[in-house]
Amino acid sequence: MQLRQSILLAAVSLLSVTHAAPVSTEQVLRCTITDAAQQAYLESSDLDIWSHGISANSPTDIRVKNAAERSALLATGISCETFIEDLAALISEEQVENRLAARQTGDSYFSNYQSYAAIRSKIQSWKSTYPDYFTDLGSIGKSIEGRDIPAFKITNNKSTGPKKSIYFNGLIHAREWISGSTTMYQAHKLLTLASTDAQVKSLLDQFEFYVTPVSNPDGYEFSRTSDRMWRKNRRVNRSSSCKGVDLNRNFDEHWGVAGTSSSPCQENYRGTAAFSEPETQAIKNFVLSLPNRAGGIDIHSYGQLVLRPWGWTATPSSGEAQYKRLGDSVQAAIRAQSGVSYQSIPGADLYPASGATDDWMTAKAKMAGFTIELRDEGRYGFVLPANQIVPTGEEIWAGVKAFAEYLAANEMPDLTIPPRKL
Ligand code: 0X9
Ligand code: ZN
Repeated sequence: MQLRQSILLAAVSLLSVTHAAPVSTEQVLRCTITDAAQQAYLESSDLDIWSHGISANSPTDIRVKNAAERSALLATGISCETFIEDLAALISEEQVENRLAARQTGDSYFSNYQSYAAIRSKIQSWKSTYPDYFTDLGSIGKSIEGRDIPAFKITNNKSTGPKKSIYFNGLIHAREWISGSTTMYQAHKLLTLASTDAQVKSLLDQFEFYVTPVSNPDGYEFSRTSDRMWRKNRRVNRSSSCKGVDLNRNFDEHWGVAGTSSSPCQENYRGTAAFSEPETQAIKNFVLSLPNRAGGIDIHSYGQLVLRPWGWTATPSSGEAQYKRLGDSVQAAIRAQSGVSYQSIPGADLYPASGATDDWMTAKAKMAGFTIELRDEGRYGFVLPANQIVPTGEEIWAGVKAFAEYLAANEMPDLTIPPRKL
């Protein structure tokens, strides 16, 4: 019986190797853009660009929904290789794994991607388990569909003077599921080590950590229930059948200037005005209410990158040397923990994009605003297997400690003040 099963399996896998995926299959292509005409084609198309190369000649991952989109793309002369052969198959595998993980007994919270409701229950349980360290801040505002955006604070009761604030933002992009898990994982580490680990104790003496693990709850739920590849919020756009605003283009920092679209059908649609969306308004008001803001990390996937200012322009920031040191220390800590390489670069080296959370934090909230793009480098892309939640959480925990230690020891320069000429 077992033998027959494995022969069958071998035959099936042989079939999937020898036969190309059917023409209607959604695929992810890894392409090299070589000239301005090809770039213009991408910008004018409705294609879903998953990631952009970090230099002019490095590859760009593009999702094509069917054979027609694939042929039209290849007809421009852009050279591509098939990177994810069958995206739908990858998503179904993920669903099977999620169901299996859900059946596990014991505390399996981080063995699976959790729903919005499960994230909120975890917050409630922390409230009763760690009353000395955890403060539930309730809702910072409602999403466009009326869901609460949860927030909490972690610190200790020791007050040796005013503490600095560090902010973590998760799941502003719906399909980047690993972002929510990793953000919650950082809170889990802070709480479980709060009373026992000397370094964590000292960090909690000096900092208050503020967290919004799901800042785009509507998009996240939609990506769990209807369209796994959903990125934006769920705004109904006037005079368009396309829904959603890219919340990471909706902040009031060079809004609309670079890497953003005025078309509601595009994944990077910026909205009708800066802060047109209730989610970005809520984040803004919350962050501006935090005392002694030192730094913030907006957590995304994928690409394995530690991104520092600026994201909207390729012109180096006036504090480039300091910011590079901070980013490099995060990257080095990650590598030392897991051996996984993240690149530490200015955001615009990935591609310039304005109106984003990171630059807004730096320029307007006057804190060190970073983005981290988590695992992987494109093998699974957004559909990162759940067994990578804990390893990703652990390596970012190393990075987060380095981030906080750096901010404890250094005052970061205000990048909106031009440097004094010597
Ligand atoms: O495009 C984005 O919003 C981020 N990449 S993602 O693939 N997760 O969508 C990168 C944002 C980097 N920051 C700025 N360019 N300001
Ligand atoms: Zn993102």
